[in-house]
Amino acid sequence: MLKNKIAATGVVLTVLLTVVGLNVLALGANGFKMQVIVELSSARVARGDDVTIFVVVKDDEGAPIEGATVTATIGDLEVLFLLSDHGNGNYQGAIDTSIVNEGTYEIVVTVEKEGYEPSQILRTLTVIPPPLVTDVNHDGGVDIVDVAIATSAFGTEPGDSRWNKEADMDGNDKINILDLAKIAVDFGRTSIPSDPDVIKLQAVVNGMRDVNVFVRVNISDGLTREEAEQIAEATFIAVMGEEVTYRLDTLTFNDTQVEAHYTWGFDESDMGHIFDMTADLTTLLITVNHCF
Ligand SMILES: [Ca+2]
Ligand SMILES: [Ca+2]
Repeated sequence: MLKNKIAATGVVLTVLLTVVGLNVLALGANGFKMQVIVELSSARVARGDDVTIFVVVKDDEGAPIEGATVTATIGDLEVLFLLSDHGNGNYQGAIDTSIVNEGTYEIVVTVEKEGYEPSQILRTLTVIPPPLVTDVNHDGGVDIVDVAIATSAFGTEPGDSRWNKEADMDGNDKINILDLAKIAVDFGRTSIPSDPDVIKLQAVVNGMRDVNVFVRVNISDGLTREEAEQIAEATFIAVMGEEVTYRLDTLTFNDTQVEAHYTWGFDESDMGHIFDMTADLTTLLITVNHCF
């Protein structure tokens, strides 16, 4: 399946390179300028999940540019992903992250259109380990607690009072030494937390894309400053990734809302970018506006 996908994209690559070559020859550097905005569906995804790339292409006067060729690459992989034209200057495509290992990658988005200067935009994507089935209590780590839970259900089958489906790693309706062995293999590993103390908020970024924000805070008993900061920082990292430099300028909060303002940059000499967020803890929605 995966091989087919890569092979198919390889064909696209050959075709596109031809088109690109023609464009560059015809234009030189004298084409019109394009404004390109690139957003990823998330700056952090679990390996195996798709990351969707949203691109908006406009001319100097803000009018949408349709019919552009928009492609993306991930890391050093020699696979070119072609984004589809959704009209009105919007382009979209997805990368299946199972084709890379866990790690941090540069996504390079290239936009080409006859009569315009080609444009290239970089985004950072972090691919994290997928959730582990051996994390029996779903707290994000495989540790002695998971062993203890599985041990307490040892020797049971469905219907027994101590039966615990979560501890049946191989789904054979028995909890035996093989299940414990699987936990032992993953002992010490961490994954995405999914325990009840972790709240999931949805951030709407620049009105364009949704990003899931996971943060371990208890919001049912009001907020401390530390918890408000955790929500703000988790939002920042989920949206921007961990590769940028950032500074929290202001933070205001009450029991139902967190407002934060960050300054960020690609390095210390580039700290001129703005990131504003407002989290509504009653709806679990976050509004994020940031400039590039
Ligand atoms: Ca665990
Ligand atoms: Ca089993």
